[in-house]
Formats: sequence, structure tokens, C-alpha cells
Amino acid sequence: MQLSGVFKTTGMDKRLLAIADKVKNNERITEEEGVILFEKGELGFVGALANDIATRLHGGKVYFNRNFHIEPTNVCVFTCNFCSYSRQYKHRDEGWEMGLEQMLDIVRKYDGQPVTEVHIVGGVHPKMNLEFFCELLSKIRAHRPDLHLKGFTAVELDYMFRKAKLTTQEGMQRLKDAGLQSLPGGGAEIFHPDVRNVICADKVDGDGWLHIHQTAHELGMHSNATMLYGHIEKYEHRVDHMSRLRQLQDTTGGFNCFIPLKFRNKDNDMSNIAETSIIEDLRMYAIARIFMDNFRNLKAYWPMLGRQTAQLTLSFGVNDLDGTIDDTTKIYSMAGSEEQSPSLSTEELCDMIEAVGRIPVERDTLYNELRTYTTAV
Ligand code: MET
Repeated sequence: MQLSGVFKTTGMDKRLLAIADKVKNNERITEEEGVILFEKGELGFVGALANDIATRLHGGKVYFNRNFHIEPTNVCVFTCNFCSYSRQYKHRDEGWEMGLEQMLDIVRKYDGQPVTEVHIVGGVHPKMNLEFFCELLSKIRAHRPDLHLKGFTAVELDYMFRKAKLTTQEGMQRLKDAGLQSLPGGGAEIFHPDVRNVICADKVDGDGWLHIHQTAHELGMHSNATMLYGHIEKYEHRVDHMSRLRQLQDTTGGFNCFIPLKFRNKDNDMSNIAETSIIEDLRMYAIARIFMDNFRNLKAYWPMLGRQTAQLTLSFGVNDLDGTIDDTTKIYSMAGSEEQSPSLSTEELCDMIEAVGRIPVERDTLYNELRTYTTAV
């Protein structure tokens, strides 16, 4: 039976029924249909479709990894209105700036521990340049060759490459030679200029962000993609954003996962904007799962969402909960997340996943499966 058959009796909008049939037949939905889902799709409806897709792709598996973050600085030349984390250069005494040794000490702290990835992002500091980060990467690589080095958003890279007077390709090649393996998905926010020019006018634009990821993919690296939702954007902007990512993914296939990020409103220049409800968050994940048909993985980043909501997303299309983190990021705690010291043990992550009837699987950064955890006998 077509999925629409399940919904037919409810007198549902015909356009929604057509979308349900497309999902069942594994067909791509259009941008217009994406907007219809946001406008008309009730939580239970979009959730059922998204869960169907996730189950088809992953069975009951939910991925996580064992990782930690390095945030070299929160001093930043940019002034994104939604950011609660950064400090301007002239107020850098209120922020932090780490030296190479300090960052290597963080890496050494994990000697002998089974982490597989370090995630490096932070403010865009005018004095932390490409050479500095190449040295950091090669030193981490020399100390711990098995650790996957994922680092620097397209925003950070754009600044670094411009300052070094290098093309994107030249700059990326240098970082790759120094040991960089993947890019995180941050800095994407909302690509559409009507929104971007209001919330983060001075950093790289949407095309620039996409170009940097395309270049990384062409050099054989993989990356993630995010979207900051739940502020001034309209549903059309969300769909436009996801559509641009879907197009690039058609060309390169280099994205590992898509990560919707909820706007949190504490201590930033957009604090007057109310946060979205949990229902809207779950609808966001479900519609992303339906729309992003060429992204294999949909991640709920639990330090931003809080662990209970993150757990709920597993019934709405999400198949990845990111990592153990070990209290090494401040980005969302400073923006008012429930998770003020984000850290989960492997056991806690597995319990969260098993509690909703899914199978916890540890992955590496590239989604190779490392170990399946199950308490079932
Ligand atoms: N510097 C990054 C960006 O805008 C974000 C790091 S998290 C504050 O892309």
C-alpha cells in the first residue's frame, strides 16, 4: 500500500498525499513541495514519512562518535548577530586565545583514550593565520596519526585564504598537506542574501561557502553542512538553503551529513527573538530528512538541542547524534542551551539511543562503522 493510503481517510490536502507517495517511491520532492511541508505538514505526518526514510536507509541504527573539540579562540573579526560566543578584537581581554602548546596539551590529554576525531572551530582571529593552523595540524598529526582532523568552517577558511593571498584551492591544498581531512559544516547559517545580510552581513556569502566546500570535495575531502533556523528566516529561505546544498551534493557527493542548528537566544543581538518550539524543531528535522534525499545522514547536535530533544529527533528522521564531546565546546552553552557542560560517556549515549528502541553504532568521521553496541541478549 502507498503511504498516502494510510493518510487518505483523514481528508488531508492532496498535495501532501502526493508528497507521501513520492517519498514511498523514493522520488525527490520539489522546492515548492518543501515549502508545502513546512506550511501544512503536521508533526505526525512529516514524522512518519521521515522515519520511513531513515529506517529504509539505516534500519534501526543510530550513529555516534567519540570526539573532542578544540576552540582556539573566541576572538572574532566578524559580528554575527546571533552569536553569543565571540568577543571583538578590541575586547579580546574578555575572551580566550590559545597558543600551539596549549592546544597540543588538549590533544595529549586524550592519549590512550579511544577518541577518533578532533573538531577544531572558533572565532576568526586576525592573528591566527594559515601558517599557524598548518603547524597545529602537522603537530597533532605527528603526535597522534590515527586521530581524524576535522576543522575550520568555510567562514574561517575564507578569511585565512584571503589573508594568505591564496586561491581557495591553494589554501585548501596546504591544509590538506598539513593533515586536515574534513571540514565541519558551520558558518552556513542561511544562504539567502535577504537573511544573511541581516544576521551575518560581513562574513563569506552563500556562494562563497558553497565554493569552499566544493573545492574541498574536489580535493577528495569530505565535509558537513549546517543550517541555522528559527530566527528571522521564512520557510522559503530554509528550502532555498537546503536546495542549494542538495544541488552541490548532486555534483560532488562530498557531504557526509546535514545538521539543522536551532537558534538559541541568550546573550546575543537577536535575544528579542523567541526560540522555536520543540514541535517546530522536530518538524524541521523531519522535513530536512524528506527534502535532502542525497544526504545519507541527518544529525541532531545534542549540545545545542539538549539531550532529551535530541533523543526525540530519533523518531523524526535523525540517525546521528554526533559525539561524546567531553565538555570541550562553549558555543551553545554560551547561547543558553540546556547543556551547560556538554559531555556524554559512550554508555550514556548508547542508553539514550537504546531507550527509544534503536541500535547504537559507533562510527568514525567518514561514517565507517566501528562497533555496534547492544545490551540485548
Ligand atoms: N567561526 C565560525 C563561523 O562563523 C563559527 C564558529 S562557532 C562560533 O563560521
